[in-house]
Amino acid sequence: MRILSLILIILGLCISAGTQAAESAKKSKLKNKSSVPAAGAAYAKRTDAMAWAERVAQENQLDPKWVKAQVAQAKLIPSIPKLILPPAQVSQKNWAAYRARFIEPKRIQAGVQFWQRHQTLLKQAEQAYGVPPWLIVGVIGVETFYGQHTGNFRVLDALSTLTFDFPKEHPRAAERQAFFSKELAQFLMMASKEKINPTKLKGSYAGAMGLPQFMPSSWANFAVDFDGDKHIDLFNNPADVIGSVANYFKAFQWQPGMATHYSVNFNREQLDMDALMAPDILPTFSVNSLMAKGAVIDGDALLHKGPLALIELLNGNDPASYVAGTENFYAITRYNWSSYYAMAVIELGQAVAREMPSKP
Ligand SMILES: [Ca+2]
Repeated sequence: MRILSLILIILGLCISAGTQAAESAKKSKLKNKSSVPAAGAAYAKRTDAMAWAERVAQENQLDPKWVKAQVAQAKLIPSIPKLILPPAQVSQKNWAAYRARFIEPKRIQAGVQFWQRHQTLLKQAEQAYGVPPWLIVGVIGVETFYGQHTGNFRVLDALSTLTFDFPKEHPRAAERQAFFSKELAQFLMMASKEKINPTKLKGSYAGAMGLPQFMPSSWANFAVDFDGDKHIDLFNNPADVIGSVANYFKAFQWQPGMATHYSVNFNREQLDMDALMAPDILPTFSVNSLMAKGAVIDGDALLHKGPLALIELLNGNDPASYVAGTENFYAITRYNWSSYYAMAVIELGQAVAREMPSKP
């Protein structure tokens, strides 16, 4: 993977690389509003914003006049500082409820249409990057319902608000503000390179863009021009969207042919749940060490060569669900750092695959 350490540092500061689906409860409320979010005062009169523009232009060899002119058009969006704060009340995680939101007939049907429409591109991406169509279809479906929900915020406003008015009461305000400052700079570099007017691009309240909801740094590092037209367009160009998602997973070590997870039961007499849960989602246990701690797997899982993790998915007040996650399960969590997200992507992608008229 390219520039692994830098990316991991950047990603570590963000909720996710390309998405804010972990906060989709908050986002979905916004998605339901078709109107453009209200914007407040412009940053043209803010000396800190203009100083930022001057510095970022110099650091990145951009025209200071152009950068200042763009930042001057950015507006504070008053709702965004509230959206970025952790929720006051942490609701209990519920995989069954999360699953029901994404694995449902309309989204599956839209996935079938997307797959049929882009079958050739999906095959080409699999050949180029080793990433299967179902995974790309699952990600784009969970992220944006195949382009139906790509966000209504002007990215310039969203990232400027999070750079210049990040809420100080956030528990990690300094590092998160620094993260969004870098994202705003990356966004302006992308717009400059692609000769796009930055005010024209819309995305999530955190600045995630296009069908795959790439943050600007993910765009800079992982997006590809898959149709060779010399531009990268994750808003309107399906080839670039599909190629870029595939390239992202290749970069995060997706292994062709490896399962994402296996079903798991427990041998209560041997069970050492603390030890099994200690590494969280990081694949750590060999088949034998997993079994020795009381996790029971069978069939193909017994032949698995790499490390496994015990993945716990809470179901509110009902019993939790468990699977044995492989390194490929972990790879999916690099797109959005959530096992619930990864499982929704897998189940949606595979539900779509089952519904395809000619089985892929
Ligand atoms: Ca292109």
